Amino acid sequence: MKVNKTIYLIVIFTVLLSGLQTRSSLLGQPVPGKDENIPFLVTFGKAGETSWGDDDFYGVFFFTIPVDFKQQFYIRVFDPDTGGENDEIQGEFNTRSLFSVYGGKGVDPDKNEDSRGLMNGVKYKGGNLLASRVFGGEARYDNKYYTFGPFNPTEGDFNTKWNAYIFKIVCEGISGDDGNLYRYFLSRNPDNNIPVEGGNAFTYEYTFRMWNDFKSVAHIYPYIDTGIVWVKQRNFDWDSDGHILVVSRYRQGIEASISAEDNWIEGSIPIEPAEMGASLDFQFHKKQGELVKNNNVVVTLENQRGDALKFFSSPIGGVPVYQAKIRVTPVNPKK
Ligand SMILES: [Ca+2]
Ligand SMILES: [Ca+2]
Ligand SMILES: [Ca+2]
Repeated sequence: MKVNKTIYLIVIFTVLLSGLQTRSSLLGQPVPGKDENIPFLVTFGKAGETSWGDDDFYGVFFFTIPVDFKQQFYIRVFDPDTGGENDEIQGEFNTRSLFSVYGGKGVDPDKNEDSRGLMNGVKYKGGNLLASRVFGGEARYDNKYYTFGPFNPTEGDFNTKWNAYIFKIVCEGISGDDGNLYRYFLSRNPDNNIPVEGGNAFTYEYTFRMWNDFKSVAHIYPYIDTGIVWVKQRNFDWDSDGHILVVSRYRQGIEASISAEDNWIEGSIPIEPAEMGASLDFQFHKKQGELVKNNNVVVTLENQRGDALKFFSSPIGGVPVYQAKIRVTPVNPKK
């Protein structure tokens, strides 16, 4: 069969393809999530300096348990202590951290805005306290897991939009000045990381550590609901460490405004209708050549009405990847 060299076929409707992409529901279990490339969450003791990258010395995360999951589950904390491996020492290790798990009415941040933890350290403890523990420097839990639970899903606060029970875990740096680095895992098992199918996690104020590798790119994934026209992003103590790019299926990447040392900076980002009902990819590209070490950063987002946006550990709709709408590839190209 003769093929005319000038015939071109449209081979990929990538928008359609990307719409068909699905992610494993299991990716929502580790916090930070598997796609985020973030080594640790970080919360400093309240005697710390904000210039070390934590603006408020506490962190709030929510877990969602889908309504059809009926078994007990656990919230596991990796390296809950401060000392030994992983943590950020200042002088000598003396930080004590209080981890608290909440369920019941008052937890759901869609109904109780105070629960989001954005109000300068007040009222974020809404809900019933289910479990808590203080960790100082404890070799027993250094570079290891401590397990909270078991919890019954119905102990959570039911949210009809997500059709899920919501739980909250708070980490507070109650004393000392060192940085506690840690991670979470939502598990069906107290001794191993066995995912809760369909579970997810989210936060409104993401405080995290970057890898000490300037080739490494961290990602966080805010969900863009319908009706969002623009968002205001704020970030704290980025230390002018390279670029923050915002990427979506329809956006190759625009630069967000970036903070320097110990300051908040904000900027607005317009949202296209095609970006609603999906996640954005906030990419943190470190400065090349000269390594900014132990960079901790805080990020928040709100929409044009002043409502805070959620960052999901497993991005809703999958990781957004920029795609040209139609890619044209020549058939039988000239030799
Ligand atoms: Ca110290
Ligand atoms: Ca730790
Ligand atoms: Ca920093």
